[in-house]
Amino acid sequence: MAPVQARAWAVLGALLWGCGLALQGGMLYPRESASRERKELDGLWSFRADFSDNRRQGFEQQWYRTPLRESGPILDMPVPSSFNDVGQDGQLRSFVGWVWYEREVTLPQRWTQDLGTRVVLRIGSAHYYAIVWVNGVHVAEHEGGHLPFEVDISTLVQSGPLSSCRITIAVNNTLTPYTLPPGTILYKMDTSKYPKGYFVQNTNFDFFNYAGLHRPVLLYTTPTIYIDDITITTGVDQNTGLVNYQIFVQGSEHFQLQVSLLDKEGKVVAQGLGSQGQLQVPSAHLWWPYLMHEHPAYLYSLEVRLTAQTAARSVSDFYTLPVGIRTVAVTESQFLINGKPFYFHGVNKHEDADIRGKGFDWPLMVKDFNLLRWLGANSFRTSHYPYAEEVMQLCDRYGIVVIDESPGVGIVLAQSYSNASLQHHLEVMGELVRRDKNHPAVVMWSVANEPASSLKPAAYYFKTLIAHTKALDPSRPVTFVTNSNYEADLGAPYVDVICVNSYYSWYHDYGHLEVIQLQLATQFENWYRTYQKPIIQSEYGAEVISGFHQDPPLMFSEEYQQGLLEQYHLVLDQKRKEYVVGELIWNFADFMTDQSPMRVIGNKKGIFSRQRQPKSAAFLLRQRYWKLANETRYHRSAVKSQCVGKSPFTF
Ligand code: BDP
Repeated sequence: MAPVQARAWAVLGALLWGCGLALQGGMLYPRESASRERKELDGLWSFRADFSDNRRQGFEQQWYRTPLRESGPILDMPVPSSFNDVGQDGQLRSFVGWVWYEREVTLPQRWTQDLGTRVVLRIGSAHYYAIVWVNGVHVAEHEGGHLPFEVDISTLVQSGPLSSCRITIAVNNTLTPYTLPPGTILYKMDTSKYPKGYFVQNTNFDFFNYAGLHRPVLLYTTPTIYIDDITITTGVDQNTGLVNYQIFVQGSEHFQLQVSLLDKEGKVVAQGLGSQGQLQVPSAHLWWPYLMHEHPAYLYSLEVRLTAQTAARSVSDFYTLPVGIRTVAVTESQFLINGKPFYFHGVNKHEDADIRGKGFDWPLMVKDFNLLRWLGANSFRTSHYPYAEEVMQLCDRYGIVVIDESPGVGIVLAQSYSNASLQHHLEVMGELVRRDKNHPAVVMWSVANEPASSLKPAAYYFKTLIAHTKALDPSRPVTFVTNSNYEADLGAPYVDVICVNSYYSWYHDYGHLEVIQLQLATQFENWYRTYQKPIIQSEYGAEVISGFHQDPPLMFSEEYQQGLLEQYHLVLDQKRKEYVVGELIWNFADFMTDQSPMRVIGNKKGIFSRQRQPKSAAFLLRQRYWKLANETRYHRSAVKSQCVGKSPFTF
């Protein structure tokens, strides 16, 4: 498949969805239990990029049929990681087309011989289009680089004498007007300037299109009758916590389900029977955001026990899900968590770091959370795509509130508003909600970032997309992030919260910090007057090259970033008394982008460098966030007891 042919897959996927082939099955995070095992496949995989002119050699020569080393030269490639930055080859860094990954796995004997065991291959994310073979047999395909997919491979690994299996994954990073995010392939036909067949990939988003197997790949087992999905919603009645559950079982229609809710000490606080019901927890500990309560992020454990009797034997399956009891609501001017006004003081992030690109990395993740807590940030937006499941789990545990964004970034071409694109976007929202619906940290869905929402088709597109997302999950508000003019925005009538990005004194009025207050106040007043919905300043910021100093401030200096932030804060402090419910800095850390005269080795709007070292603005923001936390916390002792590291403030 040549790069552009990825489009055909997108359209096919859309047609299937349109024909009613909605999402099948659940996507529970694979956890070990008495009935489930896991085998992680992270480490070195064999790798080859298909540099042939049409990028189809791998398919023509059927590289999946035999070990990859037999069909040509291979590289060692770490998984998870982007493939772009680990090597010394500039051509691989900017490669567009199919790359091939392969790994041999030795399986425990029980997995291959016990027919009551179901063996599942799960891929956390493969950017962008993936085809999977096991022992040369095609088993799965998936479109979309930021959400997991899995396939039951039991019959393949249980059919022969082999105790090992060979997993081959071909990944294509080509983006088309119909993918999410969209992109285009531009063939340069002028042979006086470019070699024959020369093409480049263009995108309308501001981060590097890193590719590869970005998140953990693993095998896990379940019994053949198993807990396939669980949906939790929670409520509060006086001081009783309400946990509504719905459990989906596969493999049999005859089974019993028992559920128990355990508190942190392991004490059972409520129990239920059957596939659905409501658990009532008297004097419930609510899940509170970080810095809003002295005991934030309280998690219960929902233990689900399935038992079934087959002709041959009795089967049990166990799955434990962390559950946070909390409510979310939106009024005309407030965002409420557990009925109390919540003010987002946080960041926008990227999955991005040196060498590994968008590859998941435990030390990096823990460092980022330590920095967030040091900063006093209570929230972030997963700009501009869903993040790793492990990140979402830590948000639940630390009380970091999340606006969970789809990869709908760069929707600016008319083609990207086509039916095919919309159908795919609906499907992606389905996959995102299915994966993240049970995270208490997720308080809002964002379906897109800065689409061309003043184009005519945007009205139907966003009306449909937002209605669909609300139908998938009636328990959370829905938004998209805009940079359109308030009068021209055709999607704004459908969102619950207005999220607006603006870059005063950066992308216009360069250097003139003195106009920010007027322009920002006008922005807020216009949006609020028109829609009467709470507003989040979802992006603002300025580019800084760490260590550049200029006083009086000049653009790209640390002083200019600080000065710009201070001007924004003056207006935010007025408007947050009325209807502004949050501020998210752009960006947490510097990140890689495409090369352009606008970018100096990436986007430098981070308050931390790409290596996570603070710029001056990080200290300014830290002071502000702790002050905001002190003002807006619900319990007085909150801030003191949660302070991570030495804080410059007295309480
Ligand atoms: C915003 C985009 C973000 C960019 C940022 C910038 O949402 O992705 O990185 O501008 O230009 O409009 O720094």
